[in-house]
Amino acid sequence: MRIMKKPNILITGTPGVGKTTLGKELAQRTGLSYINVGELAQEGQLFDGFDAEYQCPILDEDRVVDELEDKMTEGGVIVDYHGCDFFPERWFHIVFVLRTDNTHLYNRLENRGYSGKKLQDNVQCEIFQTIYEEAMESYKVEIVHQLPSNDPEDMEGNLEQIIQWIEQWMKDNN
Ligand code: DAT
Repeated sequence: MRIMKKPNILITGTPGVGKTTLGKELAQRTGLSYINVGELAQEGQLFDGFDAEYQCPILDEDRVVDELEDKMTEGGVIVDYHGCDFFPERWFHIVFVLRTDNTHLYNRLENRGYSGKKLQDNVQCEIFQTIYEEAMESYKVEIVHQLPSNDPEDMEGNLEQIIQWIEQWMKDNN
């Protein structure tokens, strides 16, 4: 039997915008696999040094790419990470950048235990649409889509929209 071709989807955006919540739910509803790059790096200790300012390990991007290559070639993977410029462009068929209004994001990150500079820098990252610009510079603009992620209605709408896109992609490519 021929194996169905499946798309690879990148979900990116500032920490706290809802990538993990969306990615996991999407994987459950579609049967695609979900990979959280932060967790993958933690499990495999795919780090290269330590950031003294933010008190966190620095991702070893080359090792992350090597680790994921085979799975990405197979297809059907949802990747979740708050950065997107080091993945090979050819990996992804579509890129979603989740966006959240400042006050919502501030509250979510505060609930996560962020404070001071870390909290401010992340909220600023969203205000300056840093990740959206990174995505626009790293992928063809036609495949980069911003999605609002302020409330549960946004989340549900995004899920439905992405599921429709996946179904159409599967029809077109199989
Ligand atoms: P990320 O993976 O981008 O860091 P998350 O999925 O962990 O974000 O979500 C952060 C918190 O915000 C978590 O408590 C769930 C909540 N959240 C995410 N998306 C939301 C939405 N659209 N509406 C309301 N709450 C949301």
